[in-house]
Amino acid sequence: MTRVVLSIGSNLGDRLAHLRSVVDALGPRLVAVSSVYSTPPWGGVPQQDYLNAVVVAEDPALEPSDWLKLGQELEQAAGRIREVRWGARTLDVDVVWAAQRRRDARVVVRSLDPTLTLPHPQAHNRAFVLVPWLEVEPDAELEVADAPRSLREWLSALDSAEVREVRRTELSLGWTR
Ligand code: A4P
Ligand code: MG
Repeated sequence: MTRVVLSIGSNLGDRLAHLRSVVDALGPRLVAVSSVYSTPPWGGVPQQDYLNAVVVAEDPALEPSDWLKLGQELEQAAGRIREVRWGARTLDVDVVWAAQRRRDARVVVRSLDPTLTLPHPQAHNRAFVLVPWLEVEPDAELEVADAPRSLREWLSALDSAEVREVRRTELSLGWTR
């Protein structure tokens, strides 16, 4: 069994429809879906604002690598073309965090593999990930370099202007528990 936190983002084409395509594909595997946030581009490449959200999903049959593959298939289905790193995209699906259930315990997956690095090496630096994640899992912790900190702590280490610029919208991804 794996549980994952996925960050989804879009800043090209029908941005909301691209985010919705992820929610539609995950269907009953969804545990939580955040609000949709409008966010300025992160990473220094000039481009339009993004819509971002975070979803939490579980599937007893999927390994962490299967979630990455599923995310990449959804990116392709949204017509994503890989061009500039951190550049504009119809859909980006990042696996931010994953855990596996071993007997009764939940074990957080740690990986330095460049194909799937877990937790995502930039998650703690990104208000567009932390703000929606905090909304759906207020008690979550994120471990970076063996240092676990609450999402609130990571957020308080970021530039407060960057955090303020992550704005909740009234847009809906059409998910109800
Ligand atoms: N990869 C390794 N670990 C992971 C992981 N945990 N999740 C590998 C997903 N992918 C992971 O990604 C490059 C490689 O990362 C993949 O081959 C995968 O095996 P990519 O999607 O092909 O390329 P990319 O997305 O352009 O690069 P990168 O470094 O993944 O960028 P990010 O981190 O996805 O950032 N600003 C705002 N406001 N909102 C956004 O959503 N997104 C980005 C993209 C930049 N700025 C943004 C946003
Ligand atoms: Mg990516």
